[in-house]
Amino acid sequence: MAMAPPSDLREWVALLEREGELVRVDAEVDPDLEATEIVDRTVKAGGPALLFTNPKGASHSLLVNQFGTERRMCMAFGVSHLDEVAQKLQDVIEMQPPQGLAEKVRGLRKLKSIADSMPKEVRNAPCQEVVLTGEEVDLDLLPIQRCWPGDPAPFITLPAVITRDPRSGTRNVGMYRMQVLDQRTTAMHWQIHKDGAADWRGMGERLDVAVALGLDPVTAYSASAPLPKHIDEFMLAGFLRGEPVELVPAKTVDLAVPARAEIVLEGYIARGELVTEGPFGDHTGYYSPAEPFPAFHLTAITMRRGAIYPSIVVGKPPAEDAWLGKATERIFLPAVRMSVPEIVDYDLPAAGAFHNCVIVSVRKAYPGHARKIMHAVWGLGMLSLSKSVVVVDEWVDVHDYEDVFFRVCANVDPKRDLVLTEGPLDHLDHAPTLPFYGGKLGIDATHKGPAEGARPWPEEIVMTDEVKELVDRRWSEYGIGEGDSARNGSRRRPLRQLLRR
Ligand SMILES: Cc1cc2nc3c(=O)[nH]c(=O)nc-3n(C[C@H](O)[C@H](O)[C@H](O)COP(=O)(O)O)c2cc1C
Ligand SMILES: [Mn+2]
Repeated sequence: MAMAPPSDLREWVALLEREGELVRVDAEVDPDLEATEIVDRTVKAGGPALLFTNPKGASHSLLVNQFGTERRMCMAFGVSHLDEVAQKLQDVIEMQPPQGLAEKVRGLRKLKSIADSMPKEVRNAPCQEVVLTGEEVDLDLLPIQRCWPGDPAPFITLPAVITRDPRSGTRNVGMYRMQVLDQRTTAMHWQIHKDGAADWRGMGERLDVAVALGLDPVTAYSASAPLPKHIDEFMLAGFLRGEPVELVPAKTVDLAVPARAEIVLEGYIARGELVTEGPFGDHTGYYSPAEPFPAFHLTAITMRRGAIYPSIVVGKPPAEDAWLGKATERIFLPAVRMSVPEIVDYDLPAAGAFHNCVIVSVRKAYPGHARKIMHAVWGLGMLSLSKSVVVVDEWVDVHDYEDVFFRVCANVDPKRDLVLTEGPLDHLDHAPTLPFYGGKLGIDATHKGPAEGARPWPEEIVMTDEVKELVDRRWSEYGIGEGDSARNGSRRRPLRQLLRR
């Protein structure tokens, strides 16, 4: 399935439709709750993307569940497995001085792929075919979903919010939900640890903001990627797509916006102005409580003709966003391993809402190594917000939760192998006594050596390869049936199966 990723939302919709991955729903559907229930059932069944062509009360189509399966996520990136995307990053991260001509040529190609990732200013701006300013600005035109019964208003859920750091001038793009307050105002849910919030904290009297809705899937994903503050998410998008993101100047604010977006909201935040945001049925499976957040005042809505409005429904995991999280987990593995090379693999279970639990496998080399890994995770980018870290040996498949649970139960002396500490926690974590800060748990489920206070560690039971091959060969002779002989193959389960639990 190695093809170029789609270059805008329409190409993406066309691709999904050609591949039987999208259903048009022409019946009138209410974006108020009804759409959520339809989408929730479809996502849980591993069903198609849904294009609601007749959302009640709105004049635009509503696209939901574009990311909801592993296959669609792979189609979005033009790969057959998400690890291929990681490989591309790894190739660049691990670039060594080239030896010989062939390697030099390959090296140059890699460097070119980096150079080509920079966003490119263009003149043609489909996203500005329609320009609404002043009194014409009206969010009621869009089929914005009110997702859950306790939500006080509709929320924009799949935006790419663009700001510039008031001090350094670097661009940031992030996915932050926006509660609709009236036709021309929303809240901006910049959680405390996020780059968008840092730009807000550094603002003067006014902070320009542009919000792109309806992007090609890789650029939309990139808005959710946890990059270091000084790295432009549009550059990551360009790198992953192999094509730069095309930008045009916005109409009423001093920012550049994706030229091929379906919809762009332009506006500003005024210093010191807070509104009550929430509650919101969140990806933790609970309502996050109402809190003060900045107000976003729209100065313009620009659109393509017949613009499609994109949305995502989060809720009790696993929901559609589990796939955005899995993409991040896979894509960022090389970066994690660049800082901590002895990490073999990691898994952030969807059920842990991605910040509650990290399972890490490690090539253990010295006493206390697992503890080093825990502290490294607690010091690494957004992984620092992880509430619990489970460390297993290199031969354990971190994606096989049953095997991980087995190791935790079998290999842990709670008195010796648990680390209890404290530190920053995810903004949305409701369990700690204080907001943003609280307890952390590390579980060392590796084999321990004498230097770690353990008795001689027993040997794990494993059948010999010889006997396994013999039984593979003779299986049909036993007359037991087909299925079970396959068990000897790879233990690794598809992500899809993991997410279903
Ligand atoms: C569907 C979805 C909704 C999200 N909503 C929010 C949100 O409302 N507020 C927030 O701070 N982060 C939210 N996130 C997470 C951020 O997009 C993510 O942390 C991203 O890295 C933020 O970008 P930044 O690091 O440039 O700030 C959401 C992620 C997804 C996938
Ligand atoms: Mn960022």
